[in-house]
Amino acid sequence: MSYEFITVSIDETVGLITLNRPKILNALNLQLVDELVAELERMDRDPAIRVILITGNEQAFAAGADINEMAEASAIEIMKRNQFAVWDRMSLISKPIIGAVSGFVLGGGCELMMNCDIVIASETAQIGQPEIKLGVMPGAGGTQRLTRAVGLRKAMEMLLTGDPISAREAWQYGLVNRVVPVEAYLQEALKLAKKVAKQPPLAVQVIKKSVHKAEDLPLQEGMDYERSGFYLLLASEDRKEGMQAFLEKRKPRFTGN
Ligand code: DAK
Repeated sequence: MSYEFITVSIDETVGLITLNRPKILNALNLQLVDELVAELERMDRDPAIRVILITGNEQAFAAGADINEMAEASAIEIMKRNQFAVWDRMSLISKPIIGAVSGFVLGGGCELMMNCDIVIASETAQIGQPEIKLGVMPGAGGTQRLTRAVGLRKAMEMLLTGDPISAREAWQYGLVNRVVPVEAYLQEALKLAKKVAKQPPLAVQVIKKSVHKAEDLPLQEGMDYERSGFYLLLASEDRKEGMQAFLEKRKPRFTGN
């Protein structure tokens, strides 16, 4: 597949997607989001890929939705675009998604980051939801995922002022996993991606889904969900291999079966 606004590569078993509209800080136009979701779904189906990494460039992960596309559109036109349906497909990706973010991570860019399972940030990252300054509000999870991640008071402050927070502050609030120098953020994210990619793929996917359920389900239902996943993995070849390798004091060879 050839794309206009993203580039795609593979490093060992990590699929790398780079947002590529550098002149306007990777603003997310409709086509970019279509391309991104299509590629995420393709990588999710590709057995050669075990983990997906999404990044931008040092200056910007993404400075939000493309304001040029929104400025003149009526509410009905935006509703008819049904772009949320495309966006929502991101949450169905079963492989882990790692975000490597730097520079501006704003609006839809912050919402995209929050769709990632693990986030490595450069120390230059500025993360926020500035929609209020445009007279609107987040529409792709900014009030919901941000509140779950940082708590009600911090989310209120960020959403009502529109001011971004630094990478360091984002880390203190648990919004990103790690903050590293700008020269290192991509390599650090790749290193982490490769580490996860070495784990048994079925366990990785079942754990990912189970962790997400923790955000949606009451505790007992979440525990029941977890237990079903636990039994399911006991039936896998990789479970036999993992335990056998431990007993034989050797490295396991996971196949994803
Ligand atoms: N859209 C379009 N162009 C943008 C842009 C954006 N979001 N952000 C930056 N640019 C462009 C600028 O217009 C400028 O273009 P030229 O003038 O060079 O042609 C170029 O990128 C460089 O920007 P600046 O000259 O402004 O650079 P500065 O360093 O001075 O400022 C900045 C950087 C990031 C602080 C500033 O550009 C800025 O405030 N940008 C807007 C940030 C923002 O408000 N973002 C939130 C947008 S609303 C949805 C999903 C998500 C959303 C909506 C729907 N669906 C699934 C349907 C999300 C909504 C949003 O994100």
